[in-house]
Amino acid sequence: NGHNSLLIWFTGLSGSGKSTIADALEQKLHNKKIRTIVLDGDNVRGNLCEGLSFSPEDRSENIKRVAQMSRILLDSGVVVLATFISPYKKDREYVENTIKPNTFVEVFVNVSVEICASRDQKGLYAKAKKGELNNLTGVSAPYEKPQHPDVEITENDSLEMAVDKIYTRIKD
Ligand code: GGZ
Repeated sequence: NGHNSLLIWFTGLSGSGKSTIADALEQKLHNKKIRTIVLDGDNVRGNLCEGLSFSPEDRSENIKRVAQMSRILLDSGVVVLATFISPYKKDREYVENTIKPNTFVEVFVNVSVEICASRDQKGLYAKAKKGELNNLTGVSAPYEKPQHPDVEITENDSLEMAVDKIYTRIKD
């Protein structure tokens, strides 16, 4: 059916936990027999968004393509979980304006760059520090914080708490 269509849009720095939270939320939705699909840099930057860099222009293009893909997927009645840094407010607004009204849920994973850098799962922050990586969001490229996210996850929230906050917001 087409009644579950929602785009849950996770925004936040690299290493903030967007994917981890999306995966846990997806598990919970699956337990409730809700169909989902996850879109992230790992599964679109190699194909749909192949060749795009981390320049401001290419990040915008990346998000625009994901928005159009999300629109198509939403028409089939799935819940789309999209995890992209999406550092620009205008790009996040583009996403919201591309899909049907009241189907966009913005989740701001508000974890400081200090904490993301201390985790540094992929070694990107260390690379940036050594001057081997430019345009790293939060370090040498901007991140425009959402002013009025539908859900805000903080660094004090457990994974369970984070999933709960989002689920509470979307369950109706
Ligand atoms: C930000 C970068 C960069 C630079 C590579 N800046 O933690 P990750 O590794 O898996 O997630 C990051 C991913 C970001 O891609 P997005 O498509 O989400 O970005 S955007 O929404 O801004 O278009 C990170 C990796 O790519 N990565 N270089 N310079 N993240």
